[in-house]
Amino acid sequence: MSDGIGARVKRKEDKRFITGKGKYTDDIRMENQAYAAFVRSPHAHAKVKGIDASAAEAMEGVVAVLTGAQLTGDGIGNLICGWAINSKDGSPMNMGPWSALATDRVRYVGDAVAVVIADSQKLARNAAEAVVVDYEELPAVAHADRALAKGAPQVHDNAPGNLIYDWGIGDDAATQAALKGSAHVTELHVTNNRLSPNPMEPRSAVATYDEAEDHYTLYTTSQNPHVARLVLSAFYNVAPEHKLRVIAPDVGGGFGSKIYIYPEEITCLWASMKTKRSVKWTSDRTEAFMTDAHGRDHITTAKMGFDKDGKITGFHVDTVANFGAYMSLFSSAVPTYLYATLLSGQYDIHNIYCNVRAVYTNTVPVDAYRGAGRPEACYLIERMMETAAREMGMDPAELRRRNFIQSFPHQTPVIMNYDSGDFPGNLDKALKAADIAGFPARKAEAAKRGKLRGIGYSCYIEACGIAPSAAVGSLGAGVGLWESAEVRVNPVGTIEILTGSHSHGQGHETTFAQIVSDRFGVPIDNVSIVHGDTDKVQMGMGTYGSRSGAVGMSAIVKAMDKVEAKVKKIAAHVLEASEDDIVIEGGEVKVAGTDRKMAWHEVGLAAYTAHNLPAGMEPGLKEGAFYDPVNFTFPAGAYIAEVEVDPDTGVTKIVQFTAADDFGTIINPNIVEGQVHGGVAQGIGQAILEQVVYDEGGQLLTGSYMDYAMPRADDVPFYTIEHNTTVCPNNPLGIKGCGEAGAIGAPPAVINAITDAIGTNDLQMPATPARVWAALNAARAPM
Ligand code: MCN
Repeated sequence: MSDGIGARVKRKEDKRFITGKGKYTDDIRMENQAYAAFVRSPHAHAKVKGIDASAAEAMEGVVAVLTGAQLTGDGIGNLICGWAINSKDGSPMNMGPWSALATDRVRYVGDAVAVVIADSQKLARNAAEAVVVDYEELPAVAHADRALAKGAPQVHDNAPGNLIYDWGIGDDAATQAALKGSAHVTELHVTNNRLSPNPMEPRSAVATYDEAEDHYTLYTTSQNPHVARLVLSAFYNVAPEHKLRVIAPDVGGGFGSKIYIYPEEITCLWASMKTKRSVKWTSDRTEAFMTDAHGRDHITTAKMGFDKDGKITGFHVDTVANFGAYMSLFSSAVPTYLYATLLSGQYDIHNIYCNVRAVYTNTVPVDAYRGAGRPEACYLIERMMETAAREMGMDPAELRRRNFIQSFPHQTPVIMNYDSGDFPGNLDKALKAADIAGFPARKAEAAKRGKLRGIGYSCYIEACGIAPSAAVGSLGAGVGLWESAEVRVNPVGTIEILTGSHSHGQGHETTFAQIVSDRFGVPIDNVSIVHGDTDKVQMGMGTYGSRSGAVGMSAIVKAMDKVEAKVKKIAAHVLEASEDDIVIEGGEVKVAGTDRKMAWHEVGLAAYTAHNLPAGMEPGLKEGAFYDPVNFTFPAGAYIAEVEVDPDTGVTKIVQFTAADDFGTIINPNIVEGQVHGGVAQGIGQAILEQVVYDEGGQLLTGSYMDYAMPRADDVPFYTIEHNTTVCPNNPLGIKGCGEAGAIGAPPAVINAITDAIGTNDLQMPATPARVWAALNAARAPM
């Protein structure tokens, strides 16, 4: 089937997106709609001594000013982190209280203390400025290392020394011993810079309370509306689950930042009940920088040992992770089970130990951002490998080859069981496509132009397709991470797929339709995908951790299996044949080896007219399934960046970028390559441009695009993309996730290339011109 698996079908959803006809949360207009504006703390840390809302309340068009005291008084619960991580000594993590509207203390710039509800957005914002809050400023701490220092300001009373947990994985003693006996030990100190997620559409919520029905509806920019409904009802006590409908309509990107429940959604729902008005809030860009959960922000010291042949003997890692002022929904899992468990990389390492200390600071909460933990792991390992190769005078490709895992399944010492892959094959493909043999000539030619040309590798692996419920449950997750699907074949043969996955840029309306088309032979235009509405789809776990292909599609396959079984029974009965002889091919249901057949739509009709069904069969053609994966999937690849540095200015130009990825079976190469393009662009952004900066006192210095540099078209080169497929043995389509790979693999390739060009390993991200220039001159300075 031309629309089926492997076809480069154009994205069905793009017609409405590129003609401006997408329907986003901010496009929703409810009758009697009011607007919310939040009164936010200008201080990083302060006591709230009083709130005087009288001037705001007196302003025309103001419906209400609501405070944290009222919110907690109404029994609205604290926001929580849903993944319990214990410290090494068995003590539980220290979760500080987080009210949607702060009551007695604010802990970061942007922490909301009150909300104004008014007839227009402008009135609400003006009135919010008229609310007078009496703050008593407290000392603040913004950086993770300082937060751990003796005498640092305390962010939460129940987290002494700002420590949330002190966690470890692997064998400390064995790893230390292995390092001691090594022929060479490489030591690195790396920071993984704090990033802002920057989806194109800012967060938004429209909440409506229907008094007559005692029912709530929330339109929201969510990647997982069912989880939002569950958390809002079961944990935050905002509305009973069966009386709350959550709809995530078109969502313009999330990159992880829209997985969590934020204070604003809780407040809007509650405010709609209080005011009996629909309440809308849409973040502006400054609010987004201030209040969207940030990503990364690790400080790590690590040692990697090698024997005389370049085989890794041990890897010892000590990481401090900045969590910001509160624990966001999945924050605790990011530097632990999404980071430390990937520290074996693509290499056969027997001794690994990783210690992670998670700390509070007076900054916005930090949680998952594209890759979440895995970019941090990959960056560390791949910087290590390149640095070690240089120190030992080895070819960095050769050092990797000597250590690659060669056979599968492979159990690492840090939980993960890799199921498949071809790591040497990925690297070979990338080296060939990058024309590695021609690099010396290109370098020499660049030198004639006064430019320093460098090349850098990164061999990434990640665990996605998140995740087997039993496994994550045993590791502390508060939810199971299966997925659900329902396949509805209509009487005319068209098909609706209801899925618990949520597309917010990944093209599910196309790829999900492709697997249905492939199976039943119907054109993809006759397949529609229904998602993002808790009234339509019963339950789902949403989209993150590159799970919609491996987990979401597998649920669809399971439901299609059931549909196929019933279709065969109906056709066998009508065509008077054995069920075993029925085949579905090219949109027809046939008796194999004969000319007896039914068109696909005739089977649909037969199921609903029900005049001629097998005895005892229920009418209709609709089946559902839940799919719980048995393992993660392990996409892997080799990335090669080539850069030119201007030694006079430190400006880096990425001149060539080659990716060879293994994503298992590829459903739609266009979409997969688009995912790689986007991810690599974000990885390049992290490597050379992006960084959230707080000053020592916790003031946000990067609150706009004037200060926070996103990659633009001329910052990224044309990419060369190769595929090196090994089929995933653990799901029915053989898929591995592709949605985060680029953001994981790109940063170390770029930094390895820059450090190669300038001749020093001492460079941190983002490698801005100033940093590159300083590193280059430090490296050239006489000792
Ligand atoms: N696919 C495929 N063949 C494969 C694997 C995937 O054709 N072997 C297709 C899938 O069917 C899907 C797309 O590629 O259409 C991405 O699939 P997958 O890797 O399963 O990732 P998810 O759909 O679960 O998306 C989540 C992932 C993550 S975790 C982040 S972060 C991210 C990303 O996707 N955020 C994005 N890509 C994004 N793209 C856009 N435009 N916007 C975001 O916010």
